[in-house]
Amino acid sequence: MKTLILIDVQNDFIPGGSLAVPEGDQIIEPINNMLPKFDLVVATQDWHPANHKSFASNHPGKKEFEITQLQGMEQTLWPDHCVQKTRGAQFHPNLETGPIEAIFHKGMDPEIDSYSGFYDNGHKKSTGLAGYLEEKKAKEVYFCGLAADICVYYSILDALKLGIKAYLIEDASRPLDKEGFEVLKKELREKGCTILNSTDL
Ligand code: VGL
Ligand code: ZN
Repeated sequence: MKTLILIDVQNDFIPGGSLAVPEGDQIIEPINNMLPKFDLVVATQDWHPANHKSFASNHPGKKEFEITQLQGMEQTLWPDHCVQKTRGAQFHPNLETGPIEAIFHKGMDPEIDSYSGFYDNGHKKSTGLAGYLEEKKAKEVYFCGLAADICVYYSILDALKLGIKAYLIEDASRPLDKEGFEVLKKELREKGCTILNSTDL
């Protein structure tokens, strides 16, 4: 089961959105072109309530991109983004969503953030994605989307911990911080992730 997981290809992470990833719009075409190469396609959506504690707006006196503590962990305070049922939370309108068999939402609990598509940042609650992939016998899992250095990165780390053979499709992903992502890529490779481009598939 060659499986593709689209991470957070949502309007707020694309130029024009509230937490835009540079060149985020450039991943749509490679994603659409490679969809037919997969047996199974699933997606995640960052899906926050408006009172989510990862939003700087819910911490009076604190600024966007400031780091604070939440549930005993470091938390970057983000601009409001991917609020449930808003346009910013929807998939990019040009994304071909027809082949997506299941969508896993994350970040609903206002008290904790959830970068990985598998678990919240405290590894307390599961989204069900791991069980779903096991049931589908998805052993080769390709990841792409936004942001490459946050939600894609943490999803791959969890996949590797679960014993899943993980791939990162680089041209179908973009990071918030390009330089920081180079360091994370090295870490992912060392942990067993294969990094490739959609044209290599
Ligand atoms: C993300 C920051 C906050 C992501 C989600 O999808 O990479 N980043 N929430
Ligand atoms: Zn978020």
